[in-house]
Amino acid sequence: MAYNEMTTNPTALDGDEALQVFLNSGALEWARVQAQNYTRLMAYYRCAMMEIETKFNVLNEEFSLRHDRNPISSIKTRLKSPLSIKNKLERKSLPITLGTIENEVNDVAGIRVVCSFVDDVYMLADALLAQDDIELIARKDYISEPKDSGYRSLHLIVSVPIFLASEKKYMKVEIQLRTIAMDFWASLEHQLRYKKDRAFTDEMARELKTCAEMSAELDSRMDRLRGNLQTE
Ligand code: 0O2
Repeated sequence: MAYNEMTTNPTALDGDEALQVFLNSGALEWARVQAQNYTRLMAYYRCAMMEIETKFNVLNEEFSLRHDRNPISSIKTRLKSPLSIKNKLERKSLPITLGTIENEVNDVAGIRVVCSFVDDVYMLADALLAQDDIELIARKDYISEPKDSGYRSLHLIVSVPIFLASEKKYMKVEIQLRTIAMDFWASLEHQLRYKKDRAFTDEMARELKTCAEMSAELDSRMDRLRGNLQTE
């Protein structure tokens, strides 16, 4: 509203009055409570990621004792940003509430497990899912059926309990399991696809898909080499 309009409108409030109305309306208190609840929910997701990360570290440790090698090369965790959560809910035409975040966004908590070999991906997924406190919600195998982009990974959405002072709460975590070659491809593809200064062309997409096929071939050859070493 222009300054002139405000001064000539008898019902308009000046800045101090508007602030008083806002402070007395309870809006500030409402926003404070919402922010606190959001922060608490994110803390629960962080706890769930820690639970899953520990489970993979235990599996890695146990496997290395039995077989003298580590099936896990690295583990990364990430909490989805508030903006990404908002964008995802808007894409699904859902309201932005704590309820919709918990019920409709499966990848608020994400953990990426990078493995040495393709067999390790499936072995670790099976070992995790065999644990009696883990419930499988969804499984997408983009290794046996890669995405059109060439993307390969095994995705699991699981529910894991976290033990709070006075309650047990089940939280969802998205787990992406992939090999070093799959991770290398996905990281570079992501960088190229979302580069701000250059358009992502069909030609680049085709070239990346060829690279994905080469990385799949590399994984197969590495698996065969490991198989040969085991039988020697
Ligand atoms: P970020 O920050 O990487 O996590 P749903 O989540 O089930 O509602 P959606 O979004 O289709 O449905 O899930 P999908 O495709 O199974 O998995 C999405 C995630 O997989 C992405 O997360 C990426 O991490 C990864 N991903 C999927 N396709 C590709 C791809 O073509 N290239 C690369 N590099 N990664 C891919 P986000 O949501 O992008 O965010």
